[in-house]
Amino acid sequence: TSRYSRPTTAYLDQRPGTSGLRKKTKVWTEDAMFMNNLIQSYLNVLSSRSSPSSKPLSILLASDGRYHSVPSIAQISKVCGANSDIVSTLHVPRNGVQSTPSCSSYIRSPKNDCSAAIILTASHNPGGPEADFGVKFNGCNVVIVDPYEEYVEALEKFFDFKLLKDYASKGNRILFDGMHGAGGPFGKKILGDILGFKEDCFMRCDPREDFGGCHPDPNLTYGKELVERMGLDGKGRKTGKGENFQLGAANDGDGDRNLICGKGVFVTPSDSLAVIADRWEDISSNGALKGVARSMPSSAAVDIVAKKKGVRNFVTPTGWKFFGNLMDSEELGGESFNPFLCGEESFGTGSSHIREKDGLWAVLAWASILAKSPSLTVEDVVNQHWEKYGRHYYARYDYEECGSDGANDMMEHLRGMVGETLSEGGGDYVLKKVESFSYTDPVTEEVTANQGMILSFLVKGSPARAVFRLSGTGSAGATVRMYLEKYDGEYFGGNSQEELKGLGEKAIEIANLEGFTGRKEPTVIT
Ligand code: VG1
Ligand code: CO
Repeated sequence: TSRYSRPTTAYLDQRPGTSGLRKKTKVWTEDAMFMNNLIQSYLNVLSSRSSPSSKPLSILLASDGRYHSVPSIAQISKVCGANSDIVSTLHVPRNGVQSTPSCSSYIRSPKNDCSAAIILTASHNPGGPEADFGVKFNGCNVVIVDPYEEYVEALEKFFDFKLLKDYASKGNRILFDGMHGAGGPFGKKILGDILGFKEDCFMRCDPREDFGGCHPDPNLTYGKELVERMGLDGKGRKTGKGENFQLGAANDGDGDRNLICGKGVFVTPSDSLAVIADRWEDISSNGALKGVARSMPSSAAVDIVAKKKGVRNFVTPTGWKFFGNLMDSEELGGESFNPFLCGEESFGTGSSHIREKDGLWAVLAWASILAKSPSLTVEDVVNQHWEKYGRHYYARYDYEECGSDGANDMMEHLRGMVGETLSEGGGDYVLKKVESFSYTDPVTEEVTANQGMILSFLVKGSPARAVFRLSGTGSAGATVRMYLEKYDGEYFGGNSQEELKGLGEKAIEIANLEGFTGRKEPTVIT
């Protein structure tokens, strides 16, 4: 071995999940070779893709600021240095912190000449010595770069900043929760410095190594303080209290997720996507919407909007990479999909301005809707939407850190019901069929099978479903996700979690969830 090489063997558990590789922090801190191997593997793949004549790569190296980010940036710099035949330049944001959407816009800007991004994040998973660390890979001496420039440009191109500035100057307020992650400084910069929303509109916008001890996942459970200040309880019900903000929003650890609420109203991510699609003309300075996509577990609310508007609509497996392929297809069946809107029930929304979901983008989309019709509240916007299209009640139950065997057995049990003639007749809940979701990418024609079990029901005559899948972002055991959805064309005044409780009980019984996992209660309902 030379000064620049180390003997090593493969790690068999370096399989990336839904979005990057996530492990307990100790896995990374106790064995430096774990990171070295991973980065070397990325570099090997990158160099195998380039031709012998192509110039060495420039790579963006950033983090969401979580514990172990700083030593990792130093360590990865060394690995890249030892690969100087492959890598010529590393771009590192000031202080090392940059949100995932900003990284995406940075490497897409031709002037930066960057061909990849290594982002140190486990996203919405908690950080700290006892929590999680991870790496997302987007597929360019150390240059210290301004993390804001390209991202601000991309958003400026998309939205009408003048309209938004005007809205802020009239005293309208957005409560923005950065959850002590990478989205915080970006929220302050764009909403505060550029658009002029006031200082008292920001909470938890300073990035911290342990996210201030909070779980940086913007949902009703972990976004408790924001939700309370917006006059909501943990189930998304109006409390009658709360402060006077027109819009409430939170981002996750790496700034790519968003929670949207108004005073006394929580907007489910699936509804948010549908409303944005419906009011696209209010939002985008980028021309008519060309295509929409949602992940399969997300509700069908956006599908009916797409149908009404005559816009192509795709349903993909969970994870942003599937959207990216659609956006990158210059032409699919004679159509090109730009601008393109996509979203996931897991608080992810975004468009073709970048190739990642984008927490701030969603906040600006909602702010634009309100700025266009200042007499409307978020509640009005949502109610008008349901009046027009009907409502998809929606809720998700997460069972975190279950035993892997039990969780896998439960999925097998459900798979065994595919194609069966179901005898669940009578009663309020009639199970019609069980399917396993499989996706054929229309661009690459690649088939991705086993992406979740779909249980279709009729609930008092209305279509409803429960979906079960196993998470691909956990760092220990298996996380079971159960997604519940019920369409109602007439009654819009209910609370999602309450409306879906009965369906949930029925689905849990059919899946024998308690028997297989031993879990009586979910960790999170959102
Ligand atoms: C979860 C979400 C998925 C999202 C992914 C990455 O994946 O369900 O919709 O794309 O996290 O989000 P899974 O496999 O755990 O269900 V992020 O903000 O953690 O990068
Ligand atoms: Co994230």
